[in-house]
Amino acid sequence: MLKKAIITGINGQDGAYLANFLLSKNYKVYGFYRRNSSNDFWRLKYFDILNKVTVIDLDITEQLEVHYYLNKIKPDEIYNLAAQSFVQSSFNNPYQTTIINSLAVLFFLETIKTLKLDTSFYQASTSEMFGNINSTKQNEKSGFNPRSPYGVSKLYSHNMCLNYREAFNMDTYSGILFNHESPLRGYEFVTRKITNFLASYYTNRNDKLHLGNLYAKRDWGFAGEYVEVMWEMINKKKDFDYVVGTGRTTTIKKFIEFCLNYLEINYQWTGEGVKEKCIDKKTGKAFIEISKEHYRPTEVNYLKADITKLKKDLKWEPKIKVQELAVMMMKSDLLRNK
Ligand code: NDP
Ligand code: GDR
Repeated sequence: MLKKAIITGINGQDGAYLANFLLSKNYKVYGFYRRNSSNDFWRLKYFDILNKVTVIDLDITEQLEVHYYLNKIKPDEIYNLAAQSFVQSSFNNPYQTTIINSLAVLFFLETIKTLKLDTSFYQASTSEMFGNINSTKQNEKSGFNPRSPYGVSKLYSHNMCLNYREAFNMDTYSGILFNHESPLRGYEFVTRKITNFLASYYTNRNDKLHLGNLYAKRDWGFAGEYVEVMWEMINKKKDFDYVVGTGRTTTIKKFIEFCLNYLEINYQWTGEGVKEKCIDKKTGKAFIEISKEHYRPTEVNYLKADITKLKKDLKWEPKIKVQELAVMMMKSDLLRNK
């Protein structure tokens, strides 16, 4: 019999990669998505899999509907990827962020428990739960000090999954994933904002990109690889939580430079703080500037994964390095702009 998996947030970046991966493993895939006026399943179409998955219009905060579909489908695995996932927006919408990222997760756990389903549950946890801690690398034993409503909301769910595992012997897992990007990344996240802008700047040499803090450091990996770990965790059943990252960290400024070097745009940085600019040596004009509005009220300055446990237990480590990732995203956005 085919294994049945539900992916919540199937319309997101990870949802599309994971759906594609599970189909390749012969799963029957159900995807919960939230209808909005503009979604056209572009990511599922990218893989040409829209007609291979069963998509269900279901906001995960609708408790009764979640109960109905879990009871109907009785999935072997649930991958809970749906979230208000934009950190910046969580400062403006803390309540909605909490309802979706925290309480909806509790409803899922309660539903699995009360229906006595034989279902493994994967929760999409995040390096944002670490926030600012004084360590050069973060692993499963590091403390948590979230710096945004998003980080706080995800920490609640992480802890709740652990509690249901311990209290009710439920098969829950938490993947503490560091930033992962791809050509399917949402346009609001900084890597995609940069590659999308530079792809059009490359041909037009006009317009300006406005960014916030260029000096935060992130451990960026490739989403297409990271979704494999979600499946490995649920299927190898070694431990509850794994940190997933590359073990390297890079500033936003460096990510921009990887892209500019690939495009062979000659540039020079000038100024400091909000006056910092990137000048195009060919035109003599600034094409990247700082805007205060993109600064966060509280920032996570530094993240770098320690994946020792992942390598040991699951024999898994990422292959794609940040520079290759920048080039991959640049190439894809250049093609789309042609
Ligand atoms: P995306 O934002 O691309 O995808 C999240 C999806 O969840 C969107 O399609 C969104 O729908 C959907 N969603 C939001 N609210 C609801 C709701 N109430 N009901 C149903 N669907 C909803 O995120 P990613 O794919 O990048 O990330 C996947 C998960 O992993 C998220 O939980 C994120 O927080 C977490 N994560 C991501 C990391 C990353 O670097 N990408 C790192 C660590 C964790 P809509 O399109 O309508 O907004
Ligand atoms: P992050 O990703 O907050 O780490 O969360 P994002 O790409 O939004 O920000 C990364 C860093 O870049 C700085 N930054 C800017 N960010 C955005 N979006 N726009 C800007 O203009 C800008 N300028 C500078 C930010 O301040 C930050 O330091 C992502 C999401 O996918 C989460 O869902 C996930 O949990 C974490 O990664 C791990």
